[in-house]
Amino acid sequence: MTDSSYVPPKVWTPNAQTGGRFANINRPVAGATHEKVLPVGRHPLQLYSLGTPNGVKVTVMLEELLALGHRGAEYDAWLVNIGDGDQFGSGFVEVNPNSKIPALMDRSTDPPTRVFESGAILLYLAEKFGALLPTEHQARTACLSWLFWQMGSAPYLGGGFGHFYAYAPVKIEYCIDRFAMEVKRQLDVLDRHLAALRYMAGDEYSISDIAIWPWYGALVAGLVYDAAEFLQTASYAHVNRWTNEIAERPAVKRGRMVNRAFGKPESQLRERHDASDFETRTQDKLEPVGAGDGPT
Ligand SMILES: N[C@@H](CCC(=O)N[C@@H](CS)C(=O)NCC(=O)O)C(=O)O
Repeated sequence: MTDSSYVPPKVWTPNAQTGGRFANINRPVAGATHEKVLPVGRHPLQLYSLGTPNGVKVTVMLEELLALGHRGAEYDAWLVNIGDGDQFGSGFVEVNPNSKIPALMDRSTDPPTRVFESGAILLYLAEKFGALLPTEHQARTACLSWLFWQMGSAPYLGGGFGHFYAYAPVKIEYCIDRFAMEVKRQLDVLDRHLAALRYMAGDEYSISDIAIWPWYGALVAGLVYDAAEFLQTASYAHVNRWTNEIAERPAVKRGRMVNRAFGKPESQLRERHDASDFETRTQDKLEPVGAGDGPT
């Protein structure tokens, strides 16, 4: 147990000295810090994002839709560098008042439609194109249950475990224990579920897989927080089977490269404006992801 001499004061005030990765972008208020107009490309969908697990959900979804032949899913993906505070620019805040990637503008509607929160973006796109969301009642309900499971669970993995295990300037045993316990429980939830099913919602690959894979697939594959050994993720056989199968999908391979601003240069497609942009990019094997900061 970690000994702490900290006694919370009556009224909390921000501590400029917290240190740690991302401390520079954390602040206790919302809203824009500076004027910055967002760029707009030629496609109906404008994505403002970064290749973190939350960002990858949307780029994989768009690449899957394009692979299915939905030309209306053509998109421009613009890089939002959260380390530099791009998420606090006025244009970005107009698309997402919560100042977090990913954020989408659908300019095929009049007026354009803004969508934020990765789960809402996946659902919006699935409904818009009638794809990757089962239509049969039981499977659709299961898909949505698991989609919302991911949105509620991943903050314990990212903002909880990942933050205290990988990013916090001090290693606090109490926090790491608390969140390692929860993340292993979540992995066991997934493992038991995937023991009986090929995909999260049954036989059909869907937006619930697209939401869960970039976080929990990345975790078991050792691509995020470098925690696979610590959490003994190899023991979740069914999650590993599901992870490896999805990793082979061409749209997943492409989606993982979009808005990627870290790792090997050949694995980064910082901006995506055309399918041909991928021609000069490759990931021989899946590269680690940076999870960024925020609740997840
Ligand atoms: N619940 C949100 C979480 C988004 C989120 O936490 N995004 C992080 C990067 S993965 C971010 O933009 N952080 C910037 C910040 O916190 O200032 C979603 O799923 O879209």
